[in-house]
Amino acid sequence: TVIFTDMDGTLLDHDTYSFDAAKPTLDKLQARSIPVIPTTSKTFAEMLVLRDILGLNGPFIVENGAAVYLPHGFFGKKPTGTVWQDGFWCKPFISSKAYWLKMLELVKDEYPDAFTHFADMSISDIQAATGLDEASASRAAQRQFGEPVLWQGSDDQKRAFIAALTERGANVLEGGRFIHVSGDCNKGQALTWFMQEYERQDAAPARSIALGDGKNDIAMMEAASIAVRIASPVHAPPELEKQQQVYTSTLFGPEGWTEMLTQLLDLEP
Ligand code: 2M8
Ligand code: MG
Ligand code: MG
Repeated sequence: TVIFTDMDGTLLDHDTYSFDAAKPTLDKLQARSIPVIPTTSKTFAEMLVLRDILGLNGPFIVENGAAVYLPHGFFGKKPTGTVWQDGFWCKPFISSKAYWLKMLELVKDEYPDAFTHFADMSISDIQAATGLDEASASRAAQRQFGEPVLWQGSDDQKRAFIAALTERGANVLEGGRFIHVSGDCNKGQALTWFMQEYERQDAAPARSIALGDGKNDIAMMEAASIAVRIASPVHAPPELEKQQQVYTSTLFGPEGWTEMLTQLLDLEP
């Protein structure tokens, strides 16, 4: 079994970013050598710090599936299609964010005062929007592949904005707080690549469990053998169309994470 997990609103509390309620479960998974792969909207810079805090030293997937990072030695052979970058094997699925920033400039006039985005926000603006401390917010600002948009307009305008960007070739994913604009990537594609590589390296089929709370987790939950929707205090669980095995937690965030993995993996409560 390989576990793919979203961070905010799933392993981490939506508001406090605490994972205290999931810590004992993480320890049990480690004792059973079950890999836990953070699969997140967060940046490489954020994940470098967060994986230490979580006590996870394996692979991780950043910026909504834009790239998979694998520590040297996680697999016996060099992972297919990776480049050595910043101390990891990196498998990127898309190119840099420059193109999407230009696109946002082009459409800006059509949605006056309806949105702002990270490149136009100061670190303290990002702190105000996320509740992150200054150092964490500056790591969140170090985006390589895509751009988070903070929506301030109406829902109708938002639908039109997403449709317009999609028509221009962007991939648009809604996270807990932001609309993420990037190229053609998603967490499901990254999961699928990882599992193919895992099976190639191990020469044995494995099952995947994906846990998430948001719309940007749908592709990941549909690509996994088993989907686990973590209940959210701020929005309804996302609808899954292409998945037969769907479980939904009753508890929120890290409490729900523990609730579901304890059941599914028969962990000692
Ligand atoms: C953003 O990601 C969340 C995840 O769902 C969102 O879209 O609401 C990203 O900017 C990420 O880098 C950051 O850590 C997070 C903080 O809430 O917000
Ligand atoms: Mg989330
Ligand atoms: Mg996320």
